[in-house]
Amino acid sequence: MIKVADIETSEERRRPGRPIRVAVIGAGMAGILAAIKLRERNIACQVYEKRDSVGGTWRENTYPGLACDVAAHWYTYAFARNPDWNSLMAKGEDIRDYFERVARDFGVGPLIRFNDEVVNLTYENGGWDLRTASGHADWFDFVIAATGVLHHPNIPDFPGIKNFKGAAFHSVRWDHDVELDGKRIGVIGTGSTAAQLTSALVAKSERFHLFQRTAQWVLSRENVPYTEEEKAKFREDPAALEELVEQLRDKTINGFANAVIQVGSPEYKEIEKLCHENLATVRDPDLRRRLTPDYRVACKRLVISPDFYEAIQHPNAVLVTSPIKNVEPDGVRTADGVLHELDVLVLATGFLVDRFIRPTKVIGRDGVDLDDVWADGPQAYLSMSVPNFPNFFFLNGPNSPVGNFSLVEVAQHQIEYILQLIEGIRQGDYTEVSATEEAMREFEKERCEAAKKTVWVTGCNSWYLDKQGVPASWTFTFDRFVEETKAPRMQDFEKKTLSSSATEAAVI
Ligand code: N01
Repeated sequence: MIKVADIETSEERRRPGRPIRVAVIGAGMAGILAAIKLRERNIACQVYEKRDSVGGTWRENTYPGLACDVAAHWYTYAFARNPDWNSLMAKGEDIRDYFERVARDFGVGPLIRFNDEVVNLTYENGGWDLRTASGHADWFDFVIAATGVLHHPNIPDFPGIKNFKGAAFHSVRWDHDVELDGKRIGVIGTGSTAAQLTSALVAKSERFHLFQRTAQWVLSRENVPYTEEEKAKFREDPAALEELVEQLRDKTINGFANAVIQVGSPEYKEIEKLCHENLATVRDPDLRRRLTPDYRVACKRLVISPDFYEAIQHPNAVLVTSPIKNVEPDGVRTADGVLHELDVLVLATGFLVDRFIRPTKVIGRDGVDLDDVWADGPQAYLSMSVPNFPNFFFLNGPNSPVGNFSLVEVAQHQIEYILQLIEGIRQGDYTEVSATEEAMREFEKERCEAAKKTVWVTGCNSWYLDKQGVPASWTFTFDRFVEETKAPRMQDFEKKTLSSSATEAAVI
């Protein structure tokens, strides 16, 4: 394996076949993937992880009921299938174990610098000067930002929350020292997290309050367990396992992913019907009315749960729809004047989804600041490259497919694409590469145009929408994503090569 070498001279950096050094930011699902793939190609890589272990979102989230609503077998790396998933959709802890195991099996650990947050990236001399919170500095030819999407918690400033006598925390900062059995629990929010919490906590609580600002559409999907015989078959017959992955993938892509970008399609109507049928299972007409969204199915990310409606009908459960006024020492007071007394208050209030690599300061060519470029919202050509930020690419970056896709598959397509561009540097074809302004503009224009046909713009507030109300997502078919990420269209990239003075660059 190539060791991270000393910083080279610019002369050396223009030599074809020379060693390339890549920094990967983040050791979650995408960072582990990047490290494995870079090493496969003998490209030196240093992973930076601000915490003390791998796993990203699956390390951060530990709340009761945590699971992934994407089929587990599809939510795995193609090169490390897992015949042992226990059920169609996996529990959070099993997913974390899987990523830890893959990182171990593929020897990623020694490539990671743990507990060191990258705070500054500055483009200079045809590469990136990287600084961390601990004062460590290094220089890399290339940077891959694998920092995730749902990472920075959205913590609304509810008046009075600091005076609450019980325990209060965001779902991603779960306090496992807090007793839940027989307690009065309040959960704010009705997204996927809150739905999973509801199913997990209602029965063990003394009273469970769900504070709903907006009702959600819920699709019921039974989480069928895999038998020991099935697991044994998958272990013995990798082709059968691959066939299963294909089936699960096709079902989601054809039945769901493509449906939501074409409102009115037969696939969309089918999902609409299933959600309405699920809602109809709520027995009490008043509760059903209060749980009925006033927007179209899948406008917000669908909540997928086999038992949310059962849980919210449990005798311990209270659905609170009066808006939250403030938090008091004894609980939450709503606009109708009622004080909902609580011992534990959980903010399942989602994430700041436009951060990506930020707050890391990223300064590109000629001092351009990523914060300024993204002042109106994050954008990247094909979700991966930002003009004037050469040799700096995202995995699961801005407007990448999100929602009910396998983000593992998404990242796999993206890393293969990025590796092709890195290969150009290694071969000495160029020393720096980033999307052209024109390619970025054209891509964004087409993406926004396609957005008009999607269900996400049919009249709801959701984290899918940016400040301009445009879905911050891939608005085309998933097949197009796969096609576009097969190989870079080199005319969409600005490629430069360092002159021997090391500071001038010539466009090629
Ligand atoms: O967050 P959300 P999440 N006062 O943003 C409410 C993934 N995920 O953590 O709808 C009152 O969906 C807000 O209300 P409203 C998945 O991609 C996946 O649940 O804005 N309420 C909403 O109800 C998911 O989409 C799994 O009116 C306030 C909720 O908080 C994403 O993570 C599991 C409020 C936030 O919902 C985020 O899900 C879990 C306020 N001031 C999560 N502010 C899988 O299974 C916010 N809310 C893969």
